[in-house]
Amino acid sequence: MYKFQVVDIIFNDFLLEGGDDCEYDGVAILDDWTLSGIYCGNDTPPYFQSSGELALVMFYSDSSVVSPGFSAAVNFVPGIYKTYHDYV
Ligand SMILES: [Ca+2]
Repeated sequence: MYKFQVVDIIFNDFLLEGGDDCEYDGVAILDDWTLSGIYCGNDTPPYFQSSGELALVMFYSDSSVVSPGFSAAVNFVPGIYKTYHDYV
């Protein structure tokens, strides 16, 4: 049995420049190396918990229109127990 931790993210205040495809400013969340979602405007990302030990939060912005931004609480919590065979 192997115990690991997962990444738990709760977004609080969230207000970025909007765009139909978040083409100006945005936050991209990756679960492991897989894109989970891209958010901008007042589209606050939902509660996120990674499926494994890696999560990436990327913020990007362009050179015009500035909005307040966002804050988030990040915690590392125990993941479920798995056997060695789940990893091979
Ligand atoms: Ca901008």
